[in-house]
Amino acid sequence: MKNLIPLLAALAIATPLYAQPVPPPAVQAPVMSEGVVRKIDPANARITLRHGPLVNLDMPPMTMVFRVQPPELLSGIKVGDTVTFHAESVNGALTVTAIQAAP
Ligand SMILES: [Cu+2]
Repeated sequence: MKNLIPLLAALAIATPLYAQPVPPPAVQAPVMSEGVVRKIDPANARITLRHGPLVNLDMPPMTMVFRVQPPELLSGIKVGDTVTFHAESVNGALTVTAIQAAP
């Protein structure tokens, strides 16, 4: 019994560590940016956007080509549309991963 007490004490200290619920990974809403569609290249899943500041990419406004992933995002988007979109670096390529024509 004498030897059991330190063990119980250790368990009492250790147990709360295991009992702590693991917090779920923070689900962050993607940062949406604004742009105007200048060109669409569905065959290559590319879109050219004149975009405003991309806060999450620390990028100033400019006109540039993005990859689009998945390419199906391009359906319903046409040249001249004002869009809100999310762009991020995917394997080093700046990629639009969400896009929506502004109403
Ligand atoms: Cu840019």
